[in-house]
Amino acid sequence: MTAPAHARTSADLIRAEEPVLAHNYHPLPVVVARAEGAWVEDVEGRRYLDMLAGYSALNFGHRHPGLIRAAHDQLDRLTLTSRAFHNDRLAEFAERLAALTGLDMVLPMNTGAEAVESGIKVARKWAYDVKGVPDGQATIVVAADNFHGRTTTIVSFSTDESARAGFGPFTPGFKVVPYNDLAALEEAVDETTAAVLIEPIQGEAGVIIPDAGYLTGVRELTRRKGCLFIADEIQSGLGRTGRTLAVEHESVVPDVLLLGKALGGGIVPVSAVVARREVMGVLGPGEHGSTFGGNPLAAAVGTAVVGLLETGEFQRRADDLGLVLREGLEALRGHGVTGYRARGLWAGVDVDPALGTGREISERLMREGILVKDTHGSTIRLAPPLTVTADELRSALGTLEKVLGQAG
Ligand code: IF1
Repeated sequence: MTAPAHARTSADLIRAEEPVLAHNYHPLPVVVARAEGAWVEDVEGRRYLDMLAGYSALNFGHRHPGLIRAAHDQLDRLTLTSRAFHNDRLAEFAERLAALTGLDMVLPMNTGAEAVESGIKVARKWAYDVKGVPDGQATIVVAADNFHGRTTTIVSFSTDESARAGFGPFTPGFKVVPYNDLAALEEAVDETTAAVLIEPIQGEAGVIIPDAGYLTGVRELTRRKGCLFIADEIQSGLGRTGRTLAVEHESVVPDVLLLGKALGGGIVPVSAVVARREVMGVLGPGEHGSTFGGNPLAAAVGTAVVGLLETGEFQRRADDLGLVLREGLEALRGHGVTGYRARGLWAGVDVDPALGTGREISERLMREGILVKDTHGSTIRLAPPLTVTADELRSALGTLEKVLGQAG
């Protein structure tokens, strides 16, 4: 008989997961029980600064009061109708999200992968119905080292063997080109191309920021060649890089925008495809859908998230505090940090492999009260909630310096 839930220690809970939970993750040995703002607390009451923020799903911090209030109010009214009927929250969510992003129409979904899959379907249908690509021959060009989610179609175009192995057969119709390479893109896009699908900054690849002008080049090339530019801003969007959208750093507007993660405020899964009317207009009744897509609880929380972003406050915070982050990382260059890429409150930090793997560094930071997640090799990503203070950021960078000094 296992101990009752309230009496279980972190060790009990980690042990209890082993026989009954799929082993598709290797979490750090910390069991979070409560959280507020940029801080989480484990079962034993130890506090940690959350420098991962749910991979940018917690841009507004844990349990942002305004977002929690929006969720509570909606929970007391209506949570789900399916799209077989209208609900009184969806119109405002779609209107304000379209206005925030500068595009026309919204297809509400739930997870990021669902938004990516929906974007692929809409782009293909646009290629057949509008561009005139012969049925079944549409192609989509993607970048090497991409990360767009975990469904079978999405891993079909992943270049990460660990994400693909054992999951075939794969979905055809995708071409892979090197990221940040306009010449390769020029060569790959042809008359069958429905779209170019890229992350404006590659997250999982290690916060890879393309050369200035790359996004502008993708926009110009896709317009000139008559295919769609799909920007996956599921991780880079909604304030993370110091703008509402990362594409704004080059004043580029894509034809299709994919959003998720922070759109749900860290409370409920909310994602969306936002597109020009000509593109989204290819969908007719019964041609796509989702049980929970556009549900009133998601729409209420999503509208509150859009409300937070309409003020520009979080984008400015990320931009201003990004300076503190970059200054701190620059000071660590040569002192355990071999390189870094940073924009807004988002950084990929390459640690000297001699000091340990990203996982080992993450575990050392955990023991010092800082939670981060390694990506590949010895790169760790830093992505705190945008509510983090300058002092908390400096303290976290100080702890990183301490851990790197102890390591090796
Ligand atoms: C995991 C990574 C990050 C994304 C972009 C779509 C999706 C994601 C740019 C799909 C999701 C998540 C997935 C999550 C960990 C995290 C992740 F490490 F897997 F790659 F952030 F970098 N486009 N990324 O980053 O959204 O379906 O998950 O809602 O799989 O462990 P989702």
